[in-house]
Formats: sequence, C-alpha cells, structure tokens
Amino acid sequence: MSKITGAQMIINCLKQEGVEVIFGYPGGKVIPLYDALYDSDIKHILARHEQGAAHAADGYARVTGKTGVCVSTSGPGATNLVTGIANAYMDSIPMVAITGQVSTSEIGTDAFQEADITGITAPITKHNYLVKDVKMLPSIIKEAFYIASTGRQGPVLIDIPVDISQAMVDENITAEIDLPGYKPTYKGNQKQIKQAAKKIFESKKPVIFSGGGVISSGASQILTEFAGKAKIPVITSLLGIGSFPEHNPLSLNMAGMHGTKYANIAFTETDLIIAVGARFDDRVTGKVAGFAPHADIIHIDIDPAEIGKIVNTIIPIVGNAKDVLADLSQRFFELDNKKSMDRKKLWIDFLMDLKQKYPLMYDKDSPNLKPAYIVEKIYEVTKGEAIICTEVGQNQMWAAQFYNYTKPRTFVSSGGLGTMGFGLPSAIGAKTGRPDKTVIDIAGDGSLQMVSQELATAVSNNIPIKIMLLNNGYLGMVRQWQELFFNKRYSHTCIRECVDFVKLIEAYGGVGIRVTDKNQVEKAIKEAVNLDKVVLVDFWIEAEENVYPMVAPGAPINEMLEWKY
Ligand SMILES: Cc1ncc(C[n+]2csc(CCOP(=O)(O)OP(=O)(O)O)c2C)c(N)n1
Repeated sequence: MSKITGAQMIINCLKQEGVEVIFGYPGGKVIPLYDALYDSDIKHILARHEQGAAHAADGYARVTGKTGVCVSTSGPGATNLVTGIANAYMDSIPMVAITGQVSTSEIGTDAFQEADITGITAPITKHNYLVKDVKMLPSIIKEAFYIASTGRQGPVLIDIPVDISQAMVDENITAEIDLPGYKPTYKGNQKQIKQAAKKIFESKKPVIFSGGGVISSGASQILTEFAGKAKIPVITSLLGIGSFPEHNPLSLNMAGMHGTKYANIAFTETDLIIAVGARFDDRVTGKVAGFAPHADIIHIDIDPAEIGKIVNTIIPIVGNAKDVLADLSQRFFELDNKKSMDRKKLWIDFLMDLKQKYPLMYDKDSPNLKPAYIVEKIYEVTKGEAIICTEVGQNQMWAAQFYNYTKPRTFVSSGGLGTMGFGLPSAIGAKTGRPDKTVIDIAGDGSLQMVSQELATAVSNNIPIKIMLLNNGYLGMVRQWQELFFNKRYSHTCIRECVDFVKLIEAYGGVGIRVTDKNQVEKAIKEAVNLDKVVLVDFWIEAEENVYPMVAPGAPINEMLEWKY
C-alpha cells in the first residue's frame, strides 16, 4: 500500500468532506500542512491575523450552510483563533479549526510556541481532539466534521502535533465514525407535537419566536408557510433575522433591547410563545421576571439543554426545527382552521395597529447625516438583495433595524459574543462563499480598527467586499450608555480623528470614498456597489446619534426609552 504524510492525509480528508476553501495563517508547526496545500486544489485565503481567519470561516459557514474551516500554527497562532472559536460556539456555527502543535515528545515541556489549546478551548468547542497517532487522522477529521455540522452546530478543534503531520501513513486507511454517546434527536416527540398543535389552536394571542436555529436547519420556508396560513405573527431574535421575511405583514421584526416596540409589547401581551431555535438571550428577555407574564411557552430546540434554561416551558419539543415545524403544521391544520383564526382575529388587528403606531423612527427631516438614513439607502440601492455583515455596537443595531431582510443567510452578525471586529473578516468569508452576491460590512470605526489588517486580506485576494463605515468618532454604543446612565461622562470612548480611513483603504490598495453630506449618500453607495473592488465608504455620521428604542439594562422589555418626536 502506498504511503503518504500525515499532512497529505489531512488534505485528502478535507477534500473528502467537500472542503473547497480554508482560511488560515502559517507557522512552524503547520509548515508540513501548508506544504501539502501547495499541491492541492483547495483554495487557501491568507488572513492577516488568525482571528480574522476564524471569523472568515464563520462568515463563510453562515452564508453557505457548509462547515467553515480555519487553520493556524501552534501557541500564539492557536490562541489568536480563540475569539473566533468562541464566537462560533455562542452562535452555533459549524466550524472546524485545525491547529498545529509541538511534537508529541515535547508536549508538556513548555516547548517553543506550545499552548494547551485543547485545554483552552474545551469550554468553547463542541468537541476537540489532540491527535496522537497518525492513523487516527481520517477518523478524527471525519468525526470532527460530523460533530460540527449535526445536532446543534458548533466549532470543533483538531490539534495536530507537527511530527504527526510528518509521519508516514497508509494512503487507503478507512475511517469509521463511532460515537455511541452522540445521537442528536431530529424528529420531535409526536405526542408533544400534537399537544402543541392543540395549544396553538386554542390560544387567542400566539406569537412565534424565531431564532438562528430556524435558519441553520433550513426551516425558514416551512415557518413562513405555517405562520402565513395559521395567521400567527413572528418575532425574531438578532440571529433569527432573515428567517421570516420582514415585508410580510405578520413580521413583528426583532424583539429585545433594541427591538421594535410592537414586538416587545407583543411579548408582554401574548398568551402563547412558540419558540423555535431561539434561546431567550438576556438581550431579548430583559428582566426575566417580567418577561412575557401571561404566556405559556412551547419551546422547540435541537439542544435539550436550552429548554427550560431561562424561561419555564409547558411543552418542550426536542428536535430539528424543520422536522418539528413540518409535523406541527400538519397536526395544526388537521384541526378546524377557521375556528382558530376567528379566535385570533382581535389579536392580529391589535398588532397591526401597533405596527402602524410605533414604527422604527429617526429624524428623517434632519439635514444631518443619520445612520438610519444610510442603512435605508443601502437597502434601496441593493434592492434588499445584499448580504449584510455587521460589526458590533450601534452600527449593528442600525443594520438590524433599518435594512429589510427577506431571506435566510443574508444577515451575518455576532450575536452571543458580540465581537467587535467580526464584520470585516466575516464579510471576506461571506463573499468567498457567495461570490455572486453583493456583500457589505456595515461597520463602526472602533470595531473596524480592531481588525483593519484584514483589509489586506480582502484586497490581495480580490474579494470585493464593501465596507460602509458609520463613523461617529466614538465607541458609540458605550458612549450611548455613558450618556444615558452615567451622566454623559464619556470616559475613554472618544476615538475621533485617530485615522483617515480613506487613506487607510487606499494604502491597502482599495478604493475610499468620504461622505459628509446627506446628498452624497446614494451616489456613494451606488459607486461602491458597482465597482468590482474593495471599497470603503467613510460616512461621517452625526456623532451623538443614539439607537432607539432601547430597554434599559435590568428593565422589563415593554418599558422602552424612545426616540423623541
Ligand atoms: C472585542 C470587544 N471589545 C469590547 C466590546 C464592548 N463594546 C461593545 S459596543 C462597543 C463600541 C463599538 O464602537 P464602534 O465599533 O465604533 O461602533 P458604534 O457603536 O460606534 O457603531 C464596545 C467597545 C465588544 N463588544 N467587543
């Protein structure tokens, strides 16, 4: 039997998993892997920092539904991946991270560039491996991809000592998956589904709460059909954005700290929440004791650990959102449809009224450059067809509020971890996965500076993303809290005039456009979108603009600070 190196085996295994692109950064302990990559047709995108590689793999996974792959060397390379891995873990994104490690004989000796990355990442991976025998590579890699992409998805790390990559192994050894303790449940319990259908049928004021699990399981279409036919309004979490078309009258948009007033009132008034693939994050519930005081909760989730974790549930259903919704919908429509709708009519009328009464607002007549106006214009110019990635902060909330998302996998944002610097590299990953789409990073000036080196990645790999920088000269979201709750004491949040972003993108070889006037907004967005280049539009927005509505930390979600008319 012919022999190959461990590194060549890794490449063969990745190809077997259908991997077309990996994001990475080389170093001593992965040189053998990079050497094998040299002869392979797997595309490699060289990031400029391992965190960028991890976020790019994450963005790629979010828009394609495939497992994203990132690679780094041992020690500092591996620890630089940590934020990206934690980010993927919190948002349940399928990712395989491959790290180099010092030789097996050196492990535990504080060898040069040694870090115990399996120890470090144990709490932020679904599973991780240290490969000790080259013959184990095929089965470990197969298992890693299987675990990352099934059940509740998430990151898996494979740490590979350099001598394992260099060792010789039979080319044809076969890999078997044997994971007796890991059997995700896809089909929900039929008795509970029947009970849930009856409960929905009887309720007068139901809402569906749709989370990221709806998108990752491919349940958006079934959800949309079910909600539409059963006439049940839909509220999303941040990660659920795109799971239900926002132009549908039944959409109540996003709830929570910066959600719509009508979604938050709906949660407060509802008698039944049907939560699907959503985990009741504190940004949604506000003060848990005051959350949805009149509601019974049906919770559908692939991860049993999520059910009952934050809120009490009367009907728990463990399963895949797509399978469970299909069964639930069938059961529901076996009941008397008309009776159910008559019961819910007042509720729908009430919510439609609220939507009219409390739309998302900003001062449209202001001559100043308003971020909400810019996001609306981005929506108009791209006709709602772009993939929008975001940084973290006010920019993220304006991007969530004022672009109208109609399809799953078009809104890419760091939900659970709230990672500044996620937007630019995730946009690189998203554009790599969906080259046919316009990919835009709606950015803040603080976040962008955390990863601005990735501008080089985009330019040098010809990945023509568009960065729409809402430049307020502040760490805006923190400044907003300081304004509202710390008496305007802006302690270390002013970052004005620290960098000329137009010159910065030009230095990297991209195109920069500065916009200081409202009248230039549309033209600049059009120009950026139509150029086949990396473009950064530096919008000098009104510095102290706030995101409204807002629930103060610790308050119930129906008590919202609002934009003053
Ligand atoms: C890595 C990281 N560090 C700190 C924070 C805390 N934080 C949340 S929002 C924010 C300000 C973001 O500023 P900017 O990127 O300029 O966006 P803006 O809010 O102004 O739109 C900070 C510091 C974070 N979320 N992530």
